Amino acid sequence: MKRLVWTITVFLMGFGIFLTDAQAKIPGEENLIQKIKEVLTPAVSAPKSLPQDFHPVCATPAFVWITGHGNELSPEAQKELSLIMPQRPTYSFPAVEKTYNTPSGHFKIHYVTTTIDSVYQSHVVDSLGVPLYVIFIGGIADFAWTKEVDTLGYVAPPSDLSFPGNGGDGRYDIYLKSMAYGYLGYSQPEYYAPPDYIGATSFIVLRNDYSLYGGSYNNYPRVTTAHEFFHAVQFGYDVDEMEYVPSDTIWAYHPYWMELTATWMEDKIYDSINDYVSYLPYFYNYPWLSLKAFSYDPGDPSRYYHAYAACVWAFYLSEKFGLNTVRDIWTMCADVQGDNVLSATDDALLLKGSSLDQAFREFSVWNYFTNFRADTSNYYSEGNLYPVVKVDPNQQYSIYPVNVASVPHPPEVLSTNYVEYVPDLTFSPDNLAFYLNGSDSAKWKSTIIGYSSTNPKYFAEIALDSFQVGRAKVNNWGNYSKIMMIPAVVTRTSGSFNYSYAAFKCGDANTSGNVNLADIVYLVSYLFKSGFPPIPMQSGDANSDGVVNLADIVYLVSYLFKHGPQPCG
Ligand SMILES: [Ca+2]
Ligand SMILES: [Ca+2]
Ligand SMILES: [Ca+2]
Ligand SMILES: [Ca+2]
Repeated sequence: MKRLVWTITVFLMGFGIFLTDAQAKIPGEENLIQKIKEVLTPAVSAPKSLPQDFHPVCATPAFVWITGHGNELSPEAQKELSLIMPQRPTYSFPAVEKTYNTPSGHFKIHYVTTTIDSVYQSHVVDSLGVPLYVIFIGGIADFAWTKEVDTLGYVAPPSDLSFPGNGGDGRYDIYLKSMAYGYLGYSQPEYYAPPDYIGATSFIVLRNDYSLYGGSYNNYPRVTTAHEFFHAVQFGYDVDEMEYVPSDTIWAYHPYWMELTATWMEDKIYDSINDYVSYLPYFYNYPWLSLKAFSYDPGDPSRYYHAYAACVWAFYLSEKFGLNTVRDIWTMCADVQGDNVLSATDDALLLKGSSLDQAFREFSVWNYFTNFRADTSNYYSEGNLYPVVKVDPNQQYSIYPVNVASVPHPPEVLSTNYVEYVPDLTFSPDNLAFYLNGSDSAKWKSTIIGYSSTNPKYFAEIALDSFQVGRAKVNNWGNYSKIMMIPAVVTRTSGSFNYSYAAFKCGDANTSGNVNLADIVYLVSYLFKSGFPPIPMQSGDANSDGVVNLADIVYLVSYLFKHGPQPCG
């Protein structure tokens, strides 16, 4: 039983149908076809103008999408794709394909030395006439196998030996070809493979020449091979490990977990190159975008590059819970064909005494300690290289009290906001209280941090009730240069969610900055004489029970005149 991933073969088998039952393409399919055409269009130099947000990327998502789900496209689109996307790459006349078997015996490199696909410096050869560029790529591929399979313990990609069009033998095939400037390479799955037919065989296409990017261009083949070979490994676990997003009509399959772990893997193999860092602004500038954010559209850069930037999630998981955590999750991904990565992550973390919810909250804290705030022994080991997480200017406060009903960027599922408070001791010399009320449609986790570069820092989880309401109080808030409130949505499905929040002196119903008899008078006026309400209302809730009533007056009397507990505990 060999179940095919969608290939040109499937198309050929159904060719008669297409001739008799020509059907219009589904709207949007043209974009997908254009995407494949674009990737496969050779480039020998940089385009005359590049978008401001430009970084060459991996083209694997489009190929894994089509090979896995091409049969969901219209017959017309399938026909057109089959004509432009051969099952294996070919070289155009008069180039003659040559092959090179790498020393480890694991890889066969396919290349040519003429035409636009000719390898870089094809005249620079070893004593057997093999271009040094081909030997260089082979050495990188062998190194990637040694690290990913032999050292890190991932299962090797399934062999293509028993399948048609296997490149000559059971070795893993890498083709060197020219492709569009915006793409560094790709992995293309082929056949569901034994033992469970959830994993798939594949091959890799790398550029014939990376020098057109300038700079230290030898680093691109290194990180690209590490990245693409990890896709080949992933395909062996579960080639369908993609989120299905029906609202994204044509581009419904989002392999965000494949991309973020492949980008992370680059750094496990070549720790000192750090190419992944160049993507990170697409995570740190948009903290409200879902961990799952994904787009095939370079015109939407914040989502187009997000999955690469979201590699920080894999860095967090591996640095907090151990290097093998990502492998453990991939192993569990193979338990269920298709998207189960979030429950797999939860299961893997439960075995380590945490959970997805708890880990995501901690991840949101790690993401504050980057750049000049980095602490490379307690948080990201390379966090000094990372950008600073963006705080929306409308959520930076230095005037109190604060009372906000809705936010500029409601966080999506598995994302966060960062709300910043600069202490004002003239308003309150000792403490400030914080109130958070997340949309009941989502599950929230929230943290409050007292940040100082010199004094000890303060951390507390804001305990949220079943209405997603929570309160916190930071004593001696003048010890910190900033108080950060980090609401995180840990719901796993989809959507974005609003929240309201406040920062105030608890018990300070009249907003004077201290708690005294005048607040009791104010509350009496509000409750019994139709006077003005406390602003924010929470400031009158001295006993933190969620309502402002006579019990708060009794509480304040006890505090002020009978040595009772402080407002808000
Ligand atoms: Ca082969
Ligand atoms: Ca590194
Ligand atoms: Ca799965
Ligand atoms: Ca109360």
